[in-house]
Amino acid sequence: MTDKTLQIKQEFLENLKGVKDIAGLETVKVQYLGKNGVITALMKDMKSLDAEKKKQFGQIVNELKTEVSNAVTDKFEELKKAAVEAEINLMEDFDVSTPANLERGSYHPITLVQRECEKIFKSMGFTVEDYSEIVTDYECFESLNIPKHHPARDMQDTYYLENGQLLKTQTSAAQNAIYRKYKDALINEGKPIKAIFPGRCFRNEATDACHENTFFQMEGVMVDKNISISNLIFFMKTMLSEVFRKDIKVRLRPGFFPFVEPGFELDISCLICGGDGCPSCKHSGWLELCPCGMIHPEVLKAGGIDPEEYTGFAFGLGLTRLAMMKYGVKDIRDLNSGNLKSLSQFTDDE
Ligand code: FA5
Repeated sequence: MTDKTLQIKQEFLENLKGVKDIAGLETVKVQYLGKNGVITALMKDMKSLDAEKKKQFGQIVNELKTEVSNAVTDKFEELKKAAVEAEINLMEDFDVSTPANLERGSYHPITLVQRECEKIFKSMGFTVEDYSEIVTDYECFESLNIPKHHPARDMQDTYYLENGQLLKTQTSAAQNAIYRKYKDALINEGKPIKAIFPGRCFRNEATDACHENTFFQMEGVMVDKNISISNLIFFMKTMLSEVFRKDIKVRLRPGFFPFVEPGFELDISCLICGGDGCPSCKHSGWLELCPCGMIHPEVLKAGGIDPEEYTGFAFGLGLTRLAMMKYGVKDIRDLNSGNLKSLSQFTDDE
């Protein structure tokens, strides 16, 4: 080595000793081996030497370059190992075998009854459909035989968006889309339409122990040739006996909904007060749970189905009220309260 290269090597080794981390090492590397580094500059200096000297000096510079880059590589490995060890030392207080102390979440009572109903209806050949919470006026009202200015709209005021769409007031808003989705299979392949569609509904109304402004319903429809009220009653009875698994008092009375004819109100005897009357049932002893009826011919027509050939039934089960009755929740507003202590008691082991 020449005096100059020896000096460079010593300086480099001194600098390397002072390196504490990978970033510092990178700086030293660039300082010696970079495009404008000390060793690269030596190479450039060779240009002025004659051929013999150039050869000798070239060898020396190459040796120096190899030594420097080997030293950089070794230092890099050393620093990396030290960094990993430091991390392991930090983790020494952390016992990975300690059981996690996380509280398990629980299903909301409405989710539980919804899943139960889905299971029951699926076992009877119904499909489960998902539908938007924001719908058009046509979907929520017009296609259901409720034209503009029809008084039935008064009972279902809702929240309107600036673009004219609205938050759906009833799961019936999905009926038209469901008929259109399955009508071809019904007409061409003779497959009956059997669908349920649970969903959140919104109404601009005062709340009390059995009314919320945001609640869940589950719609169900069946359309085929020769569907009658007896089919409707069979499915309603099966659903209620499966959900409650005990005898409950039910009453069926005439009810008006423009999208069914005839229409019924299906009430159950209040399970909070045993039918004596309490705030949960507006002191009547009965709770409106699942209005239903035979689908109006105009509604089938709007869905592309010929009412002369096909008939069907529809129902609109109040899922939130069902959860109230099933789990003995006296005030419907508790279900939207977000009170985890009370809501978590109903979960199952699913
Ligand atoms: C309807 O919404 C009809 N779409 C139901 C229907 C479907 C009838 C198909 C015929 C054929 P109604 O407004 O009554 O109907 O609501 C149906 C059920 O939803 C009620 O019986 C009740 O259980 C529940 N419900 C209605 N409003 C509220 C509310 N504000 N809070 C909680 N549950 C409600």
